[in-house]
Amino acid sequence: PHERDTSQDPETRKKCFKFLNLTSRSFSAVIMELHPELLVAVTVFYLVLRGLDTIEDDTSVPLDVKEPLLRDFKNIIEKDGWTWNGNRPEEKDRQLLVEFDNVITEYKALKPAYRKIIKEMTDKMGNGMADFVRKAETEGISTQTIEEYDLYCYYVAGLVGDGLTQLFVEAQFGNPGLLSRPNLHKSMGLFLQKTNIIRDIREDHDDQRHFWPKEIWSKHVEKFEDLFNPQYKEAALNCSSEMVLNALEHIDECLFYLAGLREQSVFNFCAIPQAMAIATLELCFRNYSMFERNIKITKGDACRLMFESTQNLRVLCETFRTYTRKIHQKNTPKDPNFVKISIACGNIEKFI
Ligand code: PS7
Ligand code: MN
Ligand code: MN
Ligand code: MN
Ligand code: MN
Ligand code: MN
Repeated sequence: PHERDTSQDPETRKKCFKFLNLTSRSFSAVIMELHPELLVAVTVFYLVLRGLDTIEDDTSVPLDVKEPLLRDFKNIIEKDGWTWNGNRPEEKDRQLLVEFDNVITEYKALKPAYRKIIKEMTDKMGNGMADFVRKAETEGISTQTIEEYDLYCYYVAGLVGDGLTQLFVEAQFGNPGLLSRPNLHKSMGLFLQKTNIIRDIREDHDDQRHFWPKEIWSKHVEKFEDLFNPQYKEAALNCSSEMVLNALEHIDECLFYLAGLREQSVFNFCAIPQAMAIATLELCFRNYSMFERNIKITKGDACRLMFESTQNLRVLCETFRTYTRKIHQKNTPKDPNFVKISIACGNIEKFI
């Protein structure tokens, strides 16, 4: 990894890099290594979406404030001097919105083609988030069907894959053919988001946010809260393994996508989060502690995964094969989805 000389950057850009580091979720390191042509555009894209997500996630913001902000965010990113201090004081990323004018200035300095992509994705994501927040608050229910679950994941992550792919192709770092196969970039986003939703089950529940679809959990427990009752431990494990099975379906499309990338820094940027995700899925698979507390892969594993994801597609596939095998080995005949999980793992192992 090389250090970038930022001493000549304008103050607003320095602020953006500062916020990228503060809000980082493993993304800041990979973004900072991106090719200079894309560095600022992807940083701004990240911070715009991080701002949107910081509004979406804050359950202390009332619906009548939250919904118009989410729906209008595509225009907010063009309003000189706009800032917002409506998050609860404990919100980790509160300061990003308090000083959001810096992001707006940098957004406005981007090439028109990059701005257009970011604006379109912000429009679609903001409206999609707003639909789901409204539904959860007015109908008081969690995600019902698997179709709805996929739609939510498409709004908050599939669209990120779409926008990033357009940026890569616009900058001539990606095979334009990637644009004609939308399912590939959609799977890149859905695999990350589904892994996040599986791992965050405890944290989201404590925040009264439920993303696991009823169509899946109702096969295992009567009430969603039962997943956290040790009395129903086996049911909770079987439910989580069905969620993992659902996420595994995206892996072959993710590897297809990664095979279409031309530039090394873009490949690394895309591959590292995917490798972290398969390792996280394996950590969650038949691990009851995910219902008790937040679990995370170790720093050591994360370092090794970074190394393995930045070599080439062969090495990355080997990482995917290793984790898929570990899931395969933990699979148990006690699980009602034993056969399906076994077939899914077997297919990935063969495909790779
Ligand atoms: C623009 C780099 C690489 C083709 C902030 C990267 C929430 C998993 O659910 O807060 O609130 O707990 O932990 C990233 C596809 C998106 C999907 C998305 C923008 C990969 C705001 C990442 C990241 C597409 C919406 C984790 C999706 O946040 O989630 C850029 C290719 C942001 C990517 C959200 C989730 C990210 C996420 P939650 P977190
Ligand atoms: Mn969110
Ligand atoms: Mn979030
Ligand atoms: Mn958050
Ligand atoms: Mn989450
Ligand atoms: Mn999170």
